[in-house]
Amino acid sequence: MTDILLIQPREIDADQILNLPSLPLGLLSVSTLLHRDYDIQIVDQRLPGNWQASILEALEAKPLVVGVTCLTGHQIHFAIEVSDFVRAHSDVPIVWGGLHFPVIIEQALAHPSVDGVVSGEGEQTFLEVVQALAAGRSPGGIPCYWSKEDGAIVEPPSRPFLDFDSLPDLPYHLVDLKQYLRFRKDGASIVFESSRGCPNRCGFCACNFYSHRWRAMSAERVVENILRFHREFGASMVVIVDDNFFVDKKRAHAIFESLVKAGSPVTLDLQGVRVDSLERMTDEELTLMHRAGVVKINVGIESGSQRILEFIKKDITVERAIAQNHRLSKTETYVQYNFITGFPTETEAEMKETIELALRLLKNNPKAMLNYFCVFSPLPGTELYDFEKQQGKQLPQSIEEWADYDRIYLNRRETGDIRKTNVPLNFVSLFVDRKIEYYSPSKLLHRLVSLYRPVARYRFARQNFNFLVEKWFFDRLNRLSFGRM
Ligand code: B12
Ligand code: SF4
Repeated sequence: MTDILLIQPREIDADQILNLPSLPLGLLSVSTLLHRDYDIQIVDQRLPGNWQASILEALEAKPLVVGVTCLTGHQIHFAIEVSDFVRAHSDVPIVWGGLHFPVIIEQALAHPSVDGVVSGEGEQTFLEVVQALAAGRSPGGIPCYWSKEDGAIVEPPSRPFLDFDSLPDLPYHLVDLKQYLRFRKDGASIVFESSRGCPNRCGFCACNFYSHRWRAMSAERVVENILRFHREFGASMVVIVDDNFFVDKKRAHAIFESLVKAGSPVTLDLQGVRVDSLERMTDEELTLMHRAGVVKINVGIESGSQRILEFIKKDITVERAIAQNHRLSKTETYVQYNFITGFPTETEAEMKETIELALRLLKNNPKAMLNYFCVFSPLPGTELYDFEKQQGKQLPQSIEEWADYDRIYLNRRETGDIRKTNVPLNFVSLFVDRKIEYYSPSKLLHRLVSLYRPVARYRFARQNFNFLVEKWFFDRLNRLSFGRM
């Protein structure tokens, strides 16, 4: 019996290359209010096995709806692939979800295999869509549910943000958790969302459109979940994927204190950390954070150019980032920095400043790592998308064109400087530090990367991308593995 079929499309990504799909948090979240009353099946195209056979089997039960999650970017190729497959075998309504801006939603609805799109947080909206379909009613008109009527797009009313802490825990039993425990040097890790949204105003970030208001789970509930992952699922590390973990400093403090008090054996990796949050922490709090199990934090710096930092409204300075790196170098905590190159108006000299800052942070702190350098992507709904549009930049006009925007092979439609420098820079940034050793338990991979690292460092520091045969091999490997590049 399947009432609802949910599909997680592939995404081309370093994690995918290392064969480490992460828990489908979006799909589990939209199942929270539904799983008690409806049978839900999740098919994950990223997992080994025959996804077509799994979909066909689920379709035999004539589900009420098929839901497909997707991010703006390369994942769209696969979202289209699975939606076309469903449409070829069934006339069940196909509903997409994810954090998409109206322009993208309208373009998605122009595709014949997309019947509706849930915009923003999906829990309540999808519940209402399913209830309408189960009662034989059209879901058109439900807040945040975009639909088509006689070929015309029906724009729905909006709805207030959900009270995040009142949502039930995720129905983990819907997936085989063992397949999502990712093995790192610190053991098996699992992803978890402890808060939603961010009040900051970075001009490239989706939060400004979708979740400017920060909402969080109580400290007690966060701690309960972390301990449960260890007790019930054998996870030894929890990766907290919040946009901005430290908005409520008291909550963060309470979480850390409770974990210490409980003698938590779990290590933590915090994704959304700002330089100004570190500034607000005393040295004692940095120590407490580590004692609570935080082995790594991810800090967004984005650029080494002060002019660009101001242009993108990051509300930090280069000097302040360097100072916090210095403080962190005296602690036991690893730190991974996020950078983006190719911002509108960025000059070659400003891009070099970013590279220099990244190298300086690595030099000053042996526990510092770089996230692979993103190539700027003008996401609809952000201030920089509007800026690019005003500047007359040619932006994607269809959902298929958006599919060519992602952080690794981003701006495939771009020629010129971005293709010549930012894309290769993104590639070599994968190998300039010890992150592969940090993330992958494979000794063979460690050895291969350590052989290539001096070359990557040279290319990175000098922006010398002549005869980049290694990227050619890497891309071919990807194509062989995933059939698309
Ligand atoms: C983990 C993560 C990743 C992972 C895995 C993503 C994944 N497939 O789940 C990886 C590393 C692959 C990744 C990549 C990218 N990411 Co990312 N990522 C995140 C992160 C940190 C957590 C995602 C998450 O699990 N959230 C928790 C779940 C519950 O939220 P959710 O998935 O949005 O689901 C809710 C709704 O969207 C909706 N929903 C989702 N799916 C469905 C399905 C149905 C049927 C329905 C009805 C509703 C629905 O309901 C859910 C519950 O409310 C978020 C930030 C964040 N905190 O959300 C950024 C975020 C999603 N990423 C973002 C971006 C920009 C990217 C990249 C484009 C980065 C880049 N510059 O290249 C790439 C895209 C690569 C690609 N397209 O293939 C943006 C999204 C912008 C956008 N409009 O899509 C976010 C929001 C960060 C930000 N603040 O800007 N990312
Ligand atoms: S601080 Fe991070 S999550 Fe918040 S707006 Fe800036 S980039 Fe987005």
